[in-house]
Amino acid sequence: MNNNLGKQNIDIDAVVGKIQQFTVETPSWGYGDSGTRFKVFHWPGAARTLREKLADAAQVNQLTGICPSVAIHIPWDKEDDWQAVKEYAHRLGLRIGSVNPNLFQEDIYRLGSLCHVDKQVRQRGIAHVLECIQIAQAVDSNILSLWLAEGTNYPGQDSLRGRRHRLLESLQAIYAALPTGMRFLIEYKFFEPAFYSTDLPDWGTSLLMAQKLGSQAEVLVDTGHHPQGTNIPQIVAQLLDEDRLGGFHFNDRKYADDDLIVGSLNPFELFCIFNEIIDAGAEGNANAGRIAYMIDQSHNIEPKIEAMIQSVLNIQTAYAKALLVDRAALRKAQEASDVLGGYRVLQTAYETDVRPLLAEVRARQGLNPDPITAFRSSGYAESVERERAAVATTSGYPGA
Ligand code: RM4
Ligand code: MN
Ligand code: MN
Repeated sequence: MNNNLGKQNIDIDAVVGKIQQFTVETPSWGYGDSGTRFKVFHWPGAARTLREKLADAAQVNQLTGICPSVAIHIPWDKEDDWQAVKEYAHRLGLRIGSVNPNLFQEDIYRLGSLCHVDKQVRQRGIAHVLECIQIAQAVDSNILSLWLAEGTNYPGQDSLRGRRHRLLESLQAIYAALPTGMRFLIEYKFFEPAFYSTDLPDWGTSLLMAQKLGSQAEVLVDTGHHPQGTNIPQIVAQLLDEDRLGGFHFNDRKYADDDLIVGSLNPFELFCIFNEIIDAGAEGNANAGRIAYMIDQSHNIEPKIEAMIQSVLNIQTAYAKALLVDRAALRKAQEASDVLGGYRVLQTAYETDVRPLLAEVRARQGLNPDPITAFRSSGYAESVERERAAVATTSGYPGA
């Protein structure tokens, strides 16, 4: 183990305990074929059905030890017998996590769903989300996670305030149907597929909606959904302070909503996000303890399962490094108005090699210290490639 840690006022056993408790949800859609709007490349052995996606997710959970739940997308993962799905997941050591409605792939939604000017279309969208609430109940999930892919392409196309009023009304209808204990996470994204205005473009709009709805509604931060240069750690700090940080969709980006492997391009930003959460938690912020950490990635050219394991490891690494921040030294530097002192405290933690620490944590859990190598040598990828010879049939992506 890295023996410099003891010198940094860090309680290693406490850090190990926190790393052991930390979990990340993986998305069913990350295991199937998906792609860009130009081409969906078939990955040999990619999961074709919800059961195959769950089987792959079980591999990720077995190797990393920290991915016990899987997000589903309806209708991409729609099944008739949810009790059977739930039991199958349990047999694999998994449970179904967040349920994600789809309000963007029906012809009727060309101009929107929950904000559409036509009440019948709005009702259709609401009915779909209510069906997702029932599915969540059937699989014992307590998270409904909404991304709204709508807005306008041209000024004057629709009334911006009118759309906002319709949005609130639709969300209120959904909120009224939430059972006690179910959390309603409201995602935002600044553009795409609409390009002039998006109905839920930013965290502020999602937060306002959540506050109008009630305490079961919270904001979901997808790390790929902001304009260039946006300070995501600051958004996280504000949402924690408002007690409305529901969860994350982790992924990384270079230009737009690229859905690349989280931590592959901006690992320091990911570390700073966790630093805000751990800092708030250390001060007694209750929200910091109930955040749903989820991955939202679609792998186009990457081997699906390996990409997912890599993502999980990158998240765990950033989290572990943020646990190593010397909070007392940080506070001292901030109170002394030491402009670079606080930065150096963060830098010290960020530059710590946590690989030996994470290897130790895995060894204590009976896992292989190197999940990627373990996966590569397991033969699983080759065996599903043989078994799942046919081209994918049930991915949600057009052309897949
Ligand atoms: C969106 C958004 C949603 C995800 C879909 C597939 O960009 O991130 O969360 O469900 O993609
Ligand atoms: Mn997302
Ligand atoms: Mn996205």
